[in-house]
Amino acid sequence: MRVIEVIDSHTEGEPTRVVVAGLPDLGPGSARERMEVFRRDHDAIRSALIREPRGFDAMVGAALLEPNSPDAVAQVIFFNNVGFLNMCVHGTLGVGRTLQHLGRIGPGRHRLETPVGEVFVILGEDGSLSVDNVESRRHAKDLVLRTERHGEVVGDIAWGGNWFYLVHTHDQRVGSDRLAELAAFSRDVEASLRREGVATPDGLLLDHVEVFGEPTRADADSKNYVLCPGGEYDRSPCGTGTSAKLACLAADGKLEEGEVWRQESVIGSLFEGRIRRTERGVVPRISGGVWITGEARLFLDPADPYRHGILL
Ligand code: PYC
Repeated sequence: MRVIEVIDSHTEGEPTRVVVAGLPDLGPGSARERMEVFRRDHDAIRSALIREPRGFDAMVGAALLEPNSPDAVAQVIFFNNVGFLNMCVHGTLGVGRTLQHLGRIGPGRHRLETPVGEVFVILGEDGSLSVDNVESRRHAKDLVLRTERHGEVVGDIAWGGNWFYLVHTHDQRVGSDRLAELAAFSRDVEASLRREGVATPDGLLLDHVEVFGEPTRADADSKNYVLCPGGEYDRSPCGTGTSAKLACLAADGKLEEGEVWRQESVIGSLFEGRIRRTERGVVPRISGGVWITGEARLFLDPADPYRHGILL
C-alpha cells in the first residue's frame, strides 16, 4: 500500500496540499522534466491526492522535491484536479509556510525551482510571506471577444506564470453571492476563446479566465473572480493572475515601482502586489496570509476502488 505524507495549508482561503514524502521516484532533472515524468507515469497519484474522497476539486497540490541547484531550498511541481500547473503563487506561499513549519527555512529570501523557472519565497521576521514570481508581461491589450451568451467582452492577454485572459469589460458584478453566475460567465468566455482560437504566443490555449469588478473592501483596488483549469474558482485573488494584472497595469503606466496594488478575491481575501520593472515586463512580488491547516498520511490501498479518486 502506498502511503503519502502531506501538509495542508490555505493561502487567503485557497488550499494547498504539499506532498512531503511517499511519491514515486521522478528521476533526475529539472522541475519541468520531472513534471513530465509525473504526468506520463503517475497521473493516477495526482488524481488520488486532489480528487474526492481524499481531497476536493479546488485544492492545489505541490510536490516538494530535491532541487538541482545547491542554492535552491527545493524544487516544486504544482498540480490540480485535472492536470499540472506551470506555476502557482498561492501554492508557493503555501510551500513557504510548510518549509517554515518543517524547520527547513527561517527568515530570509529562499530560491525555489519550478517548471517555469526560479521563484523566491520571502519569509519575514514577523512570519509574513511573499513570493517574487517569474517575469510577467502583457501579450495583447483590449482583445474583443464575442461570447455565446454574454455578448462582446473585452480583455487583455497576459503571462504571470500561467496564461490569463483578463476580462475588464463585461456584464457581470463580481461578488460572492454570484458564484454560479460567474462560473457560467467564465466558462462561456473560456469556450469562446477556444472557439475563436485565441492562443498564447506559442499557440497554446489560455488556461485561466480572470474577471475584474469593483472592490468591496475599502483597502482594495479591485476584486476578481478567477476560473482555473478544472472548473473551480480560486478562493484567493490568484497570485499568477494578480501578477498578470500587475504586468497590464505597468504596461498602461498605471503602476510604478514602490506602489502597492491590493487585489481582492471573490471571497473577500486580499493579496498585495508590487513590481520591479524589467526590459520585457515586470517581476511581481505577491504577499498574502498563509495558515497550516493539518498534516496527514494518505493511504492508497490497492483494494480501495476509489484510491485514485472518484473519476466521474
Ligand atoms: O495563486 O497562482 C495562483 C493560483 C493558480 C491557480 C490557483 N492559484
